[in-house]
Amino acid sequence: MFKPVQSHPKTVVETQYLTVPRIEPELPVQQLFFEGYQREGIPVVIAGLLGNMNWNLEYLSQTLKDVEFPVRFYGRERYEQDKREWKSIGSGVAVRTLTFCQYAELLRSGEAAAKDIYLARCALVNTPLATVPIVAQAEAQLGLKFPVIPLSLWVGPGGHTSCLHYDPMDGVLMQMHGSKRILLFPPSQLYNLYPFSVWKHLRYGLKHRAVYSQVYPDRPDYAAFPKFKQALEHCYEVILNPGEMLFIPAGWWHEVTTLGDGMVCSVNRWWHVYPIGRSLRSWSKWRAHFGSLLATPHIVWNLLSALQSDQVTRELSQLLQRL
Ligand SMILES: O=C(O)CCC(=O)C(=O)O
Repeated sequence: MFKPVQSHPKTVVETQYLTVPRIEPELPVQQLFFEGYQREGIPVVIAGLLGNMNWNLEYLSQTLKDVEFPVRFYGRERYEQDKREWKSIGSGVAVRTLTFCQYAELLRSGEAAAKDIYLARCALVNTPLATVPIVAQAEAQLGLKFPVIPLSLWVGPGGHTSCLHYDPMDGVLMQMHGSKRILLFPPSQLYNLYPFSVWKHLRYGLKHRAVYSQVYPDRPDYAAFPKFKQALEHCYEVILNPGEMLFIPAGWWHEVTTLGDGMVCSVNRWWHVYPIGRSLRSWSKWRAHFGSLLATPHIVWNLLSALQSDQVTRELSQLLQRL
C-alpha cells in the first residue's frame, strides 16, 4: 500500500528525507483516512480520488478568462535575502489585480518565471470553478466536513517557492497540473525551525507572520540557526503529481516548490481541525491565533487609513486578501 517517494535532484542539503505514506485507497477510504492520519494529524498523500486532472493553461484561460485575481509579485531577489530582513511575507508582499488572461500572458512570455509572479491562495468562489464535482466528491470520500474557506487556486511558473510555514488548520493540497516538491516538518520541530516572533504582528500586522520560519531549508545558515540540524532529522519530502492530494495537518511545517519549466496548478481547501481534541492540544495553532490577535491594532489602523484614502476599494480589497 505504501510506495517510496523519490528525492528531488536539486536538493543541496545532504540529508536522508523521510517518506510520507502514500495510499491508493479502495473504497471506502474514510475510515482508513480517519484512523490512520486525520485522528492523530499525520500527513498522507492520497492518489486515485481525483481522476486524471489536467488544468493546463489553455483550460484555465478559457474557463477563467476575465476573472480578476490578486497576483503576488515576489521578485527573484527575495530568496537571496536573509529572511530576517523581510518586512513582508506571504500575502503581505506586493499584490496587483490581474485578469486570469493577463496573468496567463505573463506565464507564456516567461515574465512570471523571471520575476517570480505567483497567483497564490485565490478564492474560486463566484468563478466558473467555484464547484468542482470531482474535488467535492474526493473530499466527501475522505469524510472531510468542516471547511474554513472555499476552494483556493494556486498557479505559477516552475521554480516558485512558498517558503517554510505552517497553518493553524488542516489543509488538503490537490495537484491539478504539473508537480510540486513539498518539504514537511512535524509540529514538534517548531522551535528548531526558528519561527518569527509572535510580537512581529504588533509592528507588521498580517504582512509578516509568526507562522513562517527564518530558515531556508535547502541552504540553511547553521551558524545562525544551529538547531535546524535537529529539525532536518524529522524532514519529509513529497513530490506531488497531478491527481494526487496531500493532507497537511495543522501545525505541520511545509515549504512548497513548483517543479519543471511549465505552469503548475493546484487547488486547496483548509478544514477546521478534527477531532476537536487534536485542535485543543495544538500549541502551534494557539500560537498562530495569538499572533493574529496581536495584529488587531495594525489591522484597525490600516482599515481607518484605507477608509480615508482616495483608493478606498483597492486598499480595502488588499486588506481583505491579507485577512
Ligand atoms: O502551493 C503552494 O505554493 C503553497 C500551498 C500551501 O501553503 C498550502 O496548501 O497550505
